[in-house]
Amino acid sequence: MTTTMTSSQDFALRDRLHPLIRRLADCIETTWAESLDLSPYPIPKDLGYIEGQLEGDRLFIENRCFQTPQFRKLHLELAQVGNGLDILHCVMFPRPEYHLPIFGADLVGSRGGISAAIADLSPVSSDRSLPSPYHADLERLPKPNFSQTRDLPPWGYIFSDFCLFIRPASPEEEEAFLQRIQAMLSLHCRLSTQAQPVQTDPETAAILAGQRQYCAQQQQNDKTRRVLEKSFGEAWAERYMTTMLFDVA
Ligand code: 18B
Repeated sequence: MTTTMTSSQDFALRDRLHPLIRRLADCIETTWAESLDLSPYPIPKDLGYIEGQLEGDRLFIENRCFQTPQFRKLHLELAQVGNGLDILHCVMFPRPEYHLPIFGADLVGSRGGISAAIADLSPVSSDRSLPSPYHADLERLPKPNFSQTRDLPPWGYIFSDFCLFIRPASPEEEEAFLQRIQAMLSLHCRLSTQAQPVQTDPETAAILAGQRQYCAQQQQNDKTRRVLEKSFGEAWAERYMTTMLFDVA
């Protein structure tokens, strides 16, 4: 295995990725920069830019992270396996003093097109409901029709009723997916910056428990784990999934 770290802040990988992944990465970064008060987030030294190859294809990963007054970690990750598989992963972890849902998105694609496009604002409350302003605003968004929706695996019960999990079937559907994520993200940035922190320790503890459950379930995604294991081995994949992708505060 080789792991390499560079000081480059540029996503050199971005230009080689599927156009929808590139556009979504640009959209996420622009929305963050325009609507949030971003500060640097210290990424562990060896996890900013990573290359690995154990068996089969080489895996390239580029990570970019920020923090804000409301979010302990904003994470955007771009990855490419060999020349075949392109991946965008994004999670916005709120600070546990804020009762906010977790925005998450995953795009997986190849030359043949995007096979999985997932985006959600996932609840952290024990009754699995979203804060009421979120519910109301999400209800008001236009609801595009997608011809190929996909079923969530059992661990996916953490997602909200608004979770979108599709295989975009045309350039029009790719565009509609992008528009939908853009709308969800703008809504989230607006509502999160208006949010007030909770006042009591039990409330903070309940939010933390919700975030822990979200991470524990996401760590069960064998499709993600297998990609990482093939290039970096089991122990590294476990460390990466629990410290970089779905770490709990
Ligand atoms: N994920 N995804 O992020 N995953 O990280 N992802 C896949 O066409 C990676 C998240 C989610 O059907 C697939 O079947 C790798 C977030 C769900 O069993 C592959 C990384 C969310 C599925 C990868 C990564 C999320 C899924 C199979 C690290 C949601 C369907 C693609 C860079 C908010 C799971 C396919 C199933 C699928 C890989 C969801 C290859 C390596 C934040 C639900």
